[in-house]
Amino acid sequence: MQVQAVSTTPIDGQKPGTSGLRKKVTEFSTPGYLENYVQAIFDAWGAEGKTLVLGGDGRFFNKAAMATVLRMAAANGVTRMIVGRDGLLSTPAASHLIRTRQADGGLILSASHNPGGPDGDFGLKLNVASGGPAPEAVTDAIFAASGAISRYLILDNDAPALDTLGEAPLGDMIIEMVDPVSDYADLMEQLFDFDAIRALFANGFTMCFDAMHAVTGPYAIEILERRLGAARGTVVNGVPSEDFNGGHPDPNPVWAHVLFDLMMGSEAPDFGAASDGDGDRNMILGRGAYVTPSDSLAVLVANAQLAPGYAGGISGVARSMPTSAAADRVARALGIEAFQTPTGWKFFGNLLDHGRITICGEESAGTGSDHVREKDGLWAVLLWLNILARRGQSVAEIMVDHWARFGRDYYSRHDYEALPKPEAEALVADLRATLPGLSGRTFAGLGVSNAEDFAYLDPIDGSTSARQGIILQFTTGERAVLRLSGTGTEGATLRVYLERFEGPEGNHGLDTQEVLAPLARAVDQIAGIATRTGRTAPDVMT
Ligand code: VG1
Ligand code: CO
Repeated sequence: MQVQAVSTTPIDGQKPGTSGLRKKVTEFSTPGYLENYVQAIFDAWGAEGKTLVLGGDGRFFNKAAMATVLRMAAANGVTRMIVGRDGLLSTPAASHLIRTRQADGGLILSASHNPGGPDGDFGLKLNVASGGPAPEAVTDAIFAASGAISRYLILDNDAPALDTLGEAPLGDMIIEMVDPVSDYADLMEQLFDFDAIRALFANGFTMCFDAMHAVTGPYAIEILERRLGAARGTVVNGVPSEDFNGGHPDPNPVWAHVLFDLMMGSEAPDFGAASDGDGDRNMILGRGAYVTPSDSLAVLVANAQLAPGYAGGISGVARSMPTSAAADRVARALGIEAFQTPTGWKFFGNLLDHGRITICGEESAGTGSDHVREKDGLWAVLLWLNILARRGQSVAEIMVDHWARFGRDYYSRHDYEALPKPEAEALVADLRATLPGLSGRTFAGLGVSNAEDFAYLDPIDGSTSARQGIILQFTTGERAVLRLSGTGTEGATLRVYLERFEGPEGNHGLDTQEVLAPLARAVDQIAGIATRTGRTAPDVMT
């Protein structure tokens, strides 16, 4: 048993400001690449004497990468590594395990909703002791280390197989293999009214949960079918597959269209839901009803007190800036604080840690609370079930009631994918340059009332994050946001977020894309999307 110091060269690694490294498997598996990044984490953040959690979404390259991480952790002086059996842990379950076991942090092997397989994506992310993604100061230090590295440390013996529960040594490190599901399922049982949900299913309520061949399958089967008594077969695509069965494990109407079509058809069950590759995203559907993530956040905030874990009320709510204002309206009615943060879960961390917010969410199908420090797909599904059970209404009825009380924020995100990077960056840079002169001008019939580049001042630690997305506000109340994706692995993705508010008395039954079409035209005139990119329509509309 010997520690080897292998010489290596710097990689074109994680960009500063992003919370993990996400690349093609082909790049991740080139010799030294993963090793370089893992060593950069240990060099920048430390390893000696630490207890860490390790798990992933089971995608292609997970097992090989995990063996390397284990051998490197042992060589770098990690004391204990708590690992999900078979290398599996959903992102929220990993966050929970870090917290309950008071670990120093964890490594999550996932590229979230990105496709997997030999030609797909892989990713690795560091979470810290709070259970949340590493803050920017840490990720920036890792980035610096990955570009300066000259050697990595690795044990020369093999890592053990990851299929048996219990402890096994690797060098001086203890590997502790745990059941990936049970602790997390116990936590859910504490937060929600399982008796009420059990009674709902016992009375014939039907549901389809699409695990999209990703990590949530075993969690959903245990919780929904075993503990809550939903019929067998409620969970579909429940066995994690290395390439998500060739699919794109992103729970939205486009990539989860089989479930979507089922819910819009005549055979629809009462409730439909899906989650993503690593189990932190969710999609909520009722019979004939799709709930946008922004609306879902608002409904959950308005009804959270129906769940035992939130019976005492919630302290505040936060949403990422491109998420619609629906949750803010609920916060105002409840008399609680509402925060607007940049895109990315890490920005909720301080607010959660200091009790300023209880629930938070993003338009990209992420919702969660202070129970962990990641977004949590099944949590959102269970809170919805709890609300449905206690209110005795359908999803569609709940939405109609919600809009009648708070008004409706018609909302859609338009994505232009795989654009040439320089072109996309120039588009945003040029738009940024025109911002000061936009106010007061009219585009496609809509007058701009304000144009700004979103900058966030963290109310807890006073740190600032600038250039987080361009906000265009219109005199008639519409809002559009433009920003480039930070998670793609192919070219650049331009995201255009569109919303238009219709008050409580207004018409809430209109077609979303039709409502937003004039706004989309105005944005196109302002930013020149069609003329500059040659794209006349977005690739994905959610
Ligand atoms: C996307 C979403 C963002 C989310 C991020 C990570 O980022 O828009 O809301 O926090 O993915 O989600 P971007 O930069 O591509 O827009 V996940 O499920 O990958 O942890
Ligand atoms: Co995810």
